[in-house]
Amino acid sequence: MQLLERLFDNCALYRHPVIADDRGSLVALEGERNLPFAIARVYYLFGGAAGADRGFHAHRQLQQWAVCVSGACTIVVDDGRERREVRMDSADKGLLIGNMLWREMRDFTPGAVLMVLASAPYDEADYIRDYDTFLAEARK
Ligand code: T46
Repeated sequence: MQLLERLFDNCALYRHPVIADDRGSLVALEGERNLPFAIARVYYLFGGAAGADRGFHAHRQLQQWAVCVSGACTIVVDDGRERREVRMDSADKGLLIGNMLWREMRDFTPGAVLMVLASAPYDEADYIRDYDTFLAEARK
């Protein structure tokens, strides 16, 4: 993994190692090998309506690795003090999003697919979906 940009201590953009030959390219992501956590869940966002934004929450514990495997989108990440954004526009880029970071996803291109590898199964209790609650918990 090549570090491209560090956004916060627990949030950074990486370039994946790409295995390429004359048939095309392949990226392998392996929990606890080239990713910093064991993968417990994979989900992906696709078929987004034009102009539809997603996210608007933080996770208390969850760590995630986001890859826009097709098309592009922008991910905004906020630690309660500062807001950074990154354009995810290539399947060879991965964004580590650690816990206690507010995220918003927007400006999906038509047909974009955002795949997310997560460190834990789905648990609604891990979500903070109210920004003021997030700020209060983040600043503790
Ligand atoms: C995140 C960003 C990047 C499930 O039942 N299982 C799942 O694994 C997930 C991820 C969601 N859901 C349900 C919960 C909601 O009823 O699917 C519905 C839509 O989820 P949500 O509104 O949270 O989707 P996004 O796109 O706003 O956020 C998702 C993830 O939930 C979140 O963890 O970091 O993508």
